[in-house]
Amino acid sequence: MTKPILWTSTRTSGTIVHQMVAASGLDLDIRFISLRKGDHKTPDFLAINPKGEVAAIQIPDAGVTITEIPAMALWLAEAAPDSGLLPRDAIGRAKGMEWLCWCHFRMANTFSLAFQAKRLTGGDEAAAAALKATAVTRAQDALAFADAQLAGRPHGTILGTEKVSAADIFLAALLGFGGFLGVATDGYANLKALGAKVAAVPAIAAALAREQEIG
Ligand SMILES: N[C@@H](CCC(=O)N[C@@H](CS)C(=O)NCC(=O)O)C(=O)O
Repeated sequence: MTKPILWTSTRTSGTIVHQMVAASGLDLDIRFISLRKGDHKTPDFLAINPKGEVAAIQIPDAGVTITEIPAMALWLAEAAPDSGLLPRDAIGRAKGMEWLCWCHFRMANTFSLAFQAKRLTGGDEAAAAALKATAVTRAQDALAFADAQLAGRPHGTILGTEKVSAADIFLAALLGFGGFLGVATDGYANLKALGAKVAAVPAIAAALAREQEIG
């Protein structure tokens, strides 16, 4: 059997999937590529993921590559059913997917707009600043919504599960993205507590430390 491979890059949305892989306990071959050097646009990488993006989970034995965070989370949860990445009951699983989809949509239409403002506006500084300002406001709204939804949940997790789920990992990462964007993160006490809980999972802490080392 050839190990499945996680293709990722530090300080990207790939970090979210890296944490999910760590929480799964599965033995994946973690390979870091450099977006700065353009590793994701080489013919070799495009043959693995034609989207030219990280993260991607390549499963050589099945001859497939899975992309998009909710889909990767689902595969990891199926492969590691006791990991807690997704609840095992149908409703809990659907609610987990609901939150993963919510995070994914917010990442694309809110946080990523701010990160890519210059690229999206073709280098027009004024348009980029306006887009970034709108995106930051939307990011604040998204964080406030998630924070309010966490209030009073058992264990402080979004599904009320004792173990940190894939949705918790994604939500905590959105708060981190907010910090990078300069969103005032004074409030959001529930999200902050969730972030601390996620970061305290030993396997996740180890994955994050490895990313720090790589830089
Ligand atoms: N919808 C994708 C987003 C993937 C994505 O946008 N990845 C970024 C890094 S955060 C990337 O690889 N960008 C390279 C590029 O667009 O050239 C997912 O859920 O994984």
